[in-house]
Amino acid sequence: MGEGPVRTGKPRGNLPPLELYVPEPRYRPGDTVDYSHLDIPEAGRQPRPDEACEARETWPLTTDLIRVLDDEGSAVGPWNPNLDPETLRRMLRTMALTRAFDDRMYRGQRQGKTSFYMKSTGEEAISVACAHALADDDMVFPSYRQQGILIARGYPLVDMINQIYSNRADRLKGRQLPIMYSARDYGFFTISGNLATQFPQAVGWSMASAIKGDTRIATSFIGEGSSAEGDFHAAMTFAAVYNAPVVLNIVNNQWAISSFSGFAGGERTTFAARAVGYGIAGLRVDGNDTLAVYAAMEWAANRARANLGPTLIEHFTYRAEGHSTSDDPAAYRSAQEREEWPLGDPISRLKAHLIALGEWSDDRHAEMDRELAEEVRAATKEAEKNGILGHGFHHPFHTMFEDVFEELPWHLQEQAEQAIRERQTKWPEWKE
Ligand SMILES: Cc1ncc(C[n+]2csc(CCOP(=O)(O)OP(=O)(O)O)c2C)c(N)n1
Ligand SMILES: [Mg+2]
Repeated sequence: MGEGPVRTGKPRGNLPPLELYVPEPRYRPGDTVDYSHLDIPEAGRQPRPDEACEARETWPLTTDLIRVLDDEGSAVGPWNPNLDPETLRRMLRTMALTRAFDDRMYRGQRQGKTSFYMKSTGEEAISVACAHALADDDMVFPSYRQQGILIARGYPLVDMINQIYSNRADRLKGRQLPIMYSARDYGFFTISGNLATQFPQAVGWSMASAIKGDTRIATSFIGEGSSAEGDFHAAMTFAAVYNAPVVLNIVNNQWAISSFSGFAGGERTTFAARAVGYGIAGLRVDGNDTLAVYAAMEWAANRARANLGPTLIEHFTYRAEGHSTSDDPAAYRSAQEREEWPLGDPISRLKAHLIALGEWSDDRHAEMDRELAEEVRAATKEAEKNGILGHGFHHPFHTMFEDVFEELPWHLQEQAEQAIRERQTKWPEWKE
């Protein structure tokens, strides 16, 4: 007693100073790209466990890669979803429409029609095939790169463009960053700029669906970079503990703006392997293979619907273009990455498959691309009647004080009046 803390007497020894490892991407601008270190297994070789299997039976698949389309454009192996040509053509068309839409909106941003845009080039198979594998009223909690789901569900392009232009027909009244859509009637939850929030929300929604005795499941999409957020882990814990009817997708497109996947843990193991630590089912899928994505989502959705629990799916893909219109990837990565990406382009691969089946041709494809470009052009012209950025045709100014409180509190009333007064003084020509 009173002799100070007890010591164990264990000596420290003669040790090197501690140090940290800081990940560094393999290729920087100008570097020659060689992806031979990536383990890309042959299509069709991955076993397909029964949808009702124990979660652990899926765990070998979390470090494998589910692939259906082979290099010759054939669909092979147990994961082949055996879709009819009509469905294949519909998915191809929706993917091509998503790409045409992205291209036109990107140009619109460069022309000053909107302040911001985000493309999903190279990742269209993930959103479009998942949308087709789900029921139309299953609830989606997307990130900003799943516009293909909204398009696949038939949301009007004109409404998307109105939102992108923040014009007077914008359903969201100019209150969201361009591309952050919200469409309750299309089962498409409001996109949030606060990364990863959609993951716990999806799990919570799916739990509520179960509590109410409903039959709709939820699904969510998160970027591999965002999966380093705490919200990812909170979502996984709740999903595992309550066996929630949810499908959780990590879209591993290798980059999080200018940070490569290594900063989210991608050098240590696969993202799909995180399922193992939570004891839930996990699948890792070739995200540029429309049929493999479809098959994985269908497997996981059927499992969730049958009360057999959540699944974590990693979609292994590549972000072919910049993060957003505010980004210049030439500043931090090699331009060769896109060309060398060993899993190819999702649209070209599905097109080759349909041609191999005798159900499509280069001419039909070119004709389709012309039709889609015209469809997007017409929608753009229609939306432009409602205004573009900076042309004053936005939602009336005073509406920004509405819709939060049923009755505007006195201090906000004062602020609103002051703001409107100041605006009239500064810009007397603006009436609204
Ligand atoms: C909580 C939070 N942190 C950081 C950001 C800034 N930010 C926006 S997108 C992004 C990269 C996300 O990358 P990833 O999750 O891989 O998705 P991807 O863009 O590749 O689809 C970052 C860091 C943010 N919006 N929210
Ligand atoms: Mg990413």
